[in-house]
Amino acid sequence: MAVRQTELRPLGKSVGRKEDPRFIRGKGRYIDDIVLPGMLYMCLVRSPYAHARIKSIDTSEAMQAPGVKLVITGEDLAAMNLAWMPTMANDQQMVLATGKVLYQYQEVAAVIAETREQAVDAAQLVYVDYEPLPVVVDPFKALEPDAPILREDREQKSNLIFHWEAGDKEATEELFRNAPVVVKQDVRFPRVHPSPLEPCGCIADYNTATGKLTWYVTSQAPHAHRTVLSLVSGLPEHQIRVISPDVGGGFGNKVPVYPGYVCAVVASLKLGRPVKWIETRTENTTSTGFARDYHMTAEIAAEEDGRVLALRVKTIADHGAFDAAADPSKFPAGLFSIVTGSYDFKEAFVEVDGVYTNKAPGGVAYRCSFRVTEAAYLIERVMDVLARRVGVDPAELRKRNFIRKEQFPYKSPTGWTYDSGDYEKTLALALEKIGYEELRKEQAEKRARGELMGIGISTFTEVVGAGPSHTFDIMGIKMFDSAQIRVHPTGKVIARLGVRHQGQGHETTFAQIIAQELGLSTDDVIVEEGDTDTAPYGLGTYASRSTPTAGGAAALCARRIREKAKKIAAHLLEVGEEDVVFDGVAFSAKGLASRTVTMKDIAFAAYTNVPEGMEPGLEATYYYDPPNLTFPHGAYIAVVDIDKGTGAVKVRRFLAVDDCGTVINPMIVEGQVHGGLTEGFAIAFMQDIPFDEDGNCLATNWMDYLVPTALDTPKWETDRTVTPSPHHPIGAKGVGESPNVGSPAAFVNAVVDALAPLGVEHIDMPIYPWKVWKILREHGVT
Ligand code: MCN
Repeated sequence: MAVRQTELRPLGKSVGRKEDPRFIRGKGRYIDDIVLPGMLYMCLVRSPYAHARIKSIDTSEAMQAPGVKLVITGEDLAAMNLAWMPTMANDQQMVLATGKVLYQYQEVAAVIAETREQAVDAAQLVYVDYEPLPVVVDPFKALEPDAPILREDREQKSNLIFHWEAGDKEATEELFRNAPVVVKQDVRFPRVHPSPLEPCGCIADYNTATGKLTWYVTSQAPHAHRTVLSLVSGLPEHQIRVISPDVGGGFGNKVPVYPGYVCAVVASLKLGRPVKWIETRTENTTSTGFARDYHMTAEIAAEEDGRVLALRVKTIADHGAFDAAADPSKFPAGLFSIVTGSYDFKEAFVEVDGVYTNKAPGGVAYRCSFRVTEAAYLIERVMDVLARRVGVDPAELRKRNFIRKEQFPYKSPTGWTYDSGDYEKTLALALEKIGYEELRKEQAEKRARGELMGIGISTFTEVVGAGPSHTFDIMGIKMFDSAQIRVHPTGKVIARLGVRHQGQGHETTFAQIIAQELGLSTDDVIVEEGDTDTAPYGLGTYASRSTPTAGGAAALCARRIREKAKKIAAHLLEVGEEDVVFDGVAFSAKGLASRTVTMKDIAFAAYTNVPEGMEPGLEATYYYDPPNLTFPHGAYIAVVDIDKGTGAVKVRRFLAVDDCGTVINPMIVEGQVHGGLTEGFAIAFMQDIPFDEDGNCLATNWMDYLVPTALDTPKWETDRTVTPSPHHPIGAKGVGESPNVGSPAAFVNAVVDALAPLGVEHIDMPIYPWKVWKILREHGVT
């Protein structure tokens, strides 16, 4: 149950969400709610072909259509030196296609008109003459020597984008050579899409009198977007104001800069009027931010009792036509090298080949996990393969191989330093709570009756926080984050942070941190994010980084204010500063509990009665560069029953025990877990974006690409352990991604466990009923 916002010492309490009243009452303000005087509308013309040469583009009829003000093509942008824009990776993306198109639905022209309808109608009148070219959709075929070279603009004459390695190859090989047991499994993580309810969109509003561009945009990272826009357009950064209003879900989809954004800005600069562009669902599904699409092969070398020795992983990563992966600069495969997971491998060697294909740009960090999801799924799946091979229960195998709590800080063989964890405790709680032994007995009885019941475990380790800046940057921008707190004379606080929430509840949780540090209630604190003219520079909300970075900044910024408050308190109490104590609610004179002043008294004094020589006012800014990432973990258990007649999988129970360190708001954390589990369920059972051999995208909207509702998912059961991060100011670790990272393996492991008596060792996601049905029929089950 939620507690009231007026409570003092709110940290760790389920304070009701401050943002909910406006959402529930329809008072949220999303991009499409914003209507500016004189606003024009933009529609993009997109390619029907996945690979084709553009012989000509005729815009003359569209230009004559009612209401049309402008039609932009790639040639126009080239003349302005804007034909290409940088992506989040070490690549460039065509803003509007010139020469040839590289994927179906690629942006070819932009039509701007007085109304949305006029823009849509006129877009049909842009005639593009295409000459189809051979299409490559299979990343393995893209690497064959005779494959057509897709990116003629690149010096490198192959479709290989990068080859990336982590770990010690020789040492790993050595352990494999002598290992008593070696298991190997091919595993595919399908191409999926973040699917926010609100698609992407923006309004570019260039003021010809002031030279200032106000850019309203669905953005998870407004400051980074401002910098990119400045670099792309040449507009000075202080003449750009990026406002990210309420964002209807991001899940990683709103991290990149998309071609439509650039076109809207160009149109506004040219026409001197505001230009709105809002995607359709199909545009969002087909051309923005695909994720995953990893073809992985993992091998584990182990002892006969299942103790692991070494891990070897080889991956082909399908990035589509442009490498738009939102992966940190130094990590072309993101954080994939966390693939050794929760286990004490002696050595590991990981290779990833990034490949171009004729598909929309991919690699965006869905639920922003920077490839941790792929890694966690792989290791948790292959640990089950090993368990079966050595004949050890999967829970027991995990216990045998866990990094023990006394090993932290733990240096992984691929170079990560895990900050903290207690994997045994978390798994023990999960096993007890789900009644593991009873479930195994029930399963044995059911198996004896020929029924198919499965139990799947996933004991994943996450790595979240993108910072510290010495390790992470995106396009050279160092990854830290910020908070600015201003205490008004009446003791009310406005705090602005560099991150930008899209539903995560920051207005509540960051108010809790600040209120806790200052002796206030969350009612006293307003948190604002998303406006680059008011908030301090930050890198945005993804990678579950807000709590590890901006959360740290908020706590330390509040402590900076408290230091000054203490001086003012000493002045008011007429004692030395060293004699002032703060008990979380008030400042008092040591030994004289009756003489107290509150933050409200101090705030008033800060503007009216400061000690001599002290600067008046009570505000501070803090840029927090964390010393390390944070490493949350969890133990998830799924229980499934399979219908032999239809192949349908029913998830009967799902328990998620998470450890994200100190919890700021248990209710919000639980909400995050429910959301992420729902996404994990969808990935495991419902979602894939397939392409036919001509490169036609076969999942173009939510009729083909399924998004689950509460009717599809099981009742989520949750619990937690708390292992505080040793370096975070309040011991918190991120949690947003964990359920999405940890759950797919639990689902799949449960299904494979149910099918194990038939000799099934693996089944690729999504586990559609027909796939299971086919397996059952192949094994003579009727
Ligand atoms: N929290 C907490 N205690 C902790 C950790 C977190 O109370 N120990 C709270 C935080 O303060 C915050 C929320 O839980 O209110 C999530 O925090 P965090 O894990 O730091 O993640 P971020 O705020 O950085 O959110 C990013 C993460 C990611 S990567 C995606 S993508 C995502 C997600 O969270 N997209 C979301 N959750 C989403 N939830 C909604 N509703 N919509 C999205 O687009």
